[in-house]
Amino acid sequence: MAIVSRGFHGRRRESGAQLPPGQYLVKDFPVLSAGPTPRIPTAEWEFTITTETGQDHRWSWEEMLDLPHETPTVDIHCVTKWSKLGTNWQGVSLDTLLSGVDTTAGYALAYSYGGYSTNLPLQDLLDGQAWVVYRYEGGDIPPEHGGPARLLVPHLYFWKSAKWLRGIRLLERNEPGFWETAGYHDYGDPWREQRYQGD
Ligand SMILES: Nc1nc2c(c(=O)[nH]1)N[C@H]1C(S)=C(S)[C@@H](COP(=O)(O)O)O[C@H]1N2
Ligand SMILES: [Mo]
Repeated sequence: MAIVSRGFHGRRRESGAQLPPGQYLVKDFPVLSAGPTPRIPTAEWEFTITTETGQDHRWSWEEMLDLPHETPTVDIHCVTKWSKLGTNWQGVSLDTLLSGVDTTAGYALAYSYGGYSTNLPLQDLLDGQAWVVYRYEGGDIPPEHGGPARLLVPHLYFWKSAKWLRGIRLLERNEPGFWETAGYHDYGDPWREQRYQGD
C-alpha cells in the first residue's frame, strides 16, 4: 500500500503536471450542489464521528474551533473537469479528530446536512490528506460552498469533499454515497481519471 502510493506521487512530481488528465483551469469558484443550500446556524451545528461499534464522538462549533488548526493550500479538481489551483483553507485535520477514536474500520461515509453523502477508504482521511475546514481565503466559507464547515479531501475528485458536513460514519464495509450510487467511481482519483464506474 505505502509503496504503491509513494511511487504514484513520485510519478506525479516528475511529470511536473499541475492539471490531472482532462481537466481545465478556472479562476472563479464554481458552485456545484445537488440540491438546495442548507443554512445551519453555528450554534446548532455539530460534527459527529460514529465508529463501527456505534460510539459517537461529537464536537460543537466552539469545540471544533478550539482544536489545533491547519491552513492547507491545495488544488481542487471537479469531475465536471474544472480545476482550481492554490485554494487556501483553514480547518482541523482528520488526524486530529480521529486521534482519540478507537476504530479498526476500513471505510468512511461522510454525510451532510441536507442528505448528501460520499464514501472513501478511512486511510484517505489520514496522514495529512483531509480536513474539516471552516474558513476559505481568510473568511467564513460561504453557504453555497459548504459553510459553516465542509470536508476537504483534495487528492480525490471534489465530490468527495462533502459540503455542510454533519458527520462521518466509520464502517467495516464500503458503502457508496450519493454520486457513487449514481454511477460515479467508487474512489475518484483525478490523476487516474477515475470519473465513472469502470474507469
Ligand atoms: N453536501 C454536498 N456536498 C457536495 C456536493 C453537494 O451537492 N452536496 N457537491 C460535490 C461536488 S460534485 C463538488 S464538485 C463540490 C463543489 O463544491 P463547490 O460548490 O464549493 O465548488 O462539492 C461536493 N460536495
Ligand atoms: Mo463535482
